[in-house]
Amino acid sequence: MKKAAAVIIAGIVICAAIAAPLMAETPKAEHLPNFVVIFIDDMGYGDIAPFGSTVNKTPELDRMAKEGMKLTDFYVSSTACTPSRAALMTGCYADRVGMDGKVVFPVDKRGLNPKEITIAELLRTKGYATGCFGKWHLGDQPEFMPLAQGFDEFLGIPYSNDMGPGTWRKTWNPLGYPPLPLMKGNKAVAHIPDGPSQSLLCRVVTDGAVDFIKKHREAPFFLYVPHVFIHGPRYAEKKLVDKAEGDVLRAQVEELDRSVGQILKTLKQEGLAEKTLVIFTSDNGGDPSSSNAPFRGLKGGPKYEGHMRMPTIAWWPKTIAAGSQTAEIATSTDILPTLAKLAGAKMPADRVIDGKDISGLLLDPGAKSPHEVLYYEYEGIRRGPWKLVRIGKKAELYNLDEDIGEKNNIADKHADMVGELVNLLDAHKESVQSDLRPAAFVENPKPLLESTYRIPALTDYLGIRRLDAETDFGKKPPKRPDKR
Ligand SMILES: [Ca+2]
Repeated sequence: MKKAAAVIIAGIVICAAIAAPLMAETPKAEHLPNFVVIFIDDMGYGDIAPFGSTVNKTPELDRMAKEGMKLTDFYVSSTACTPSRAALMTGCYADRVGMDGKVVFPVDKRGLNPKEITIAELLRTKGYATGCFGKWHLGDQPEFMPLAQGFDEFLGIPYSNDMGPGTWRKTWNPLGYPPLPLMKGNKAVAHIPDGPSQSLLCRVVTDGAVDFIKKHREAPFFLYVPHVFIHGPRYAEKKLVDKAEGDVLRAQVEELDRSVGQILKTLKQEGLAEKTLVIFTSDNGGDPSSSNAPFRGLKGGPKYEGHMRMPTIAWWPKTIAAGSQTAEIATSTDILPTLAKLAGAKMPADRVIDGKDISGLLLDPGAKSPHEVLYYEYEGIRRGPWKLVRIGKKAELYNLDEDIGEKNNIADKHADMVGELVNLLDAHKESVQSDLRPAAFVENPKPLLESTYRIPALTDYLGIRRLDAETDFGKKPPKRPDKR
């Protein structure tokens, strides 16, 4: 069949599947769309140009937004790496699947319960090839790692880049951390002992993702790219930092931008662009050196917008309208049901899935959100423009249409609205807590890498003899005119 004809037929099959969910025939595997989810670590809303950065230059993301759709009101479900990833992977609130609260640490007993159904497992039922390139952070024991959670391939680090035995933050774990490994599948192939190896983590993830696309060009595939950047401590190659005028964060953002460009370019070169939905977003708000403008709040802290609202772009040439935008509420838990719908995969019927299918929003910028209200864990709620933030026993009320920066608490003027939203939030908490599913635990967790004997540093693994890297760790962040 000629390529153009195949694409047209794929389009018809997808549209028909959306219009008639109960159609008898499911789309054939070769006609199913590919999915790429790029999940940046700790990127703030104002860190990239399509969402307002005037400092970080991100031409590839600018182009992606021009060719695709900006989702201005897209939220993650939690504000730390582990719960946010658990919610993305399962389509459920992190609390519901026992992965709320604190992140998992190296040699932790806790991990994402293998009984949960991840996006990768769901898409596998439709014959998808699945790959994860980047940072996992849902438990570092083999039973919790990507290969046990639906992924055919994994290349990356098992948890955050600051959870190594380096010189930073060593007081976090008085027992000390094991070496930070680069995993290929379930095997540690290298370790990350220093700044130069850290600075290569964007490159190694990008190269893995690009190779995966080329290898699986005979679709369908699900490629999950949870980048290690821009989580601290940040390191970048000196030549890139110099280009970014000494600003390490900017150098990292700009390297990520080129990474996205490489992924989209590969899809185009392989003739897969029109068959692939790419979603770009972040796992939680930026830390104090990032920009969360125009919002109040950041990673951690009260549930202001900067905490959970993410710079999000969806791209699927000829299917998603170029240069479109939606301000409808969407969340990271929606990705599982949405991809399931687009792939014709059957949603689990034996458990609650919190996310909703937002394929309608992606395919029609004029469509309405399936969410009437949005919950910020148990401490915040949004209905239309009304936003309530609960801090202890106190409740603050904002009107986001008039006050996007959440500066003027108007709770005193709208006692009825506060009462209504508090009741909804309490009912939500009760509802989730009445149907919890536990995380999984192992008895005797072991380090993935006990010793670095005969395990090369990442620089050596990649055959790089000399590389100068710079860090912003422990340094005062440079002034950024657009930082708020
Ligand atoms: Ca994070």
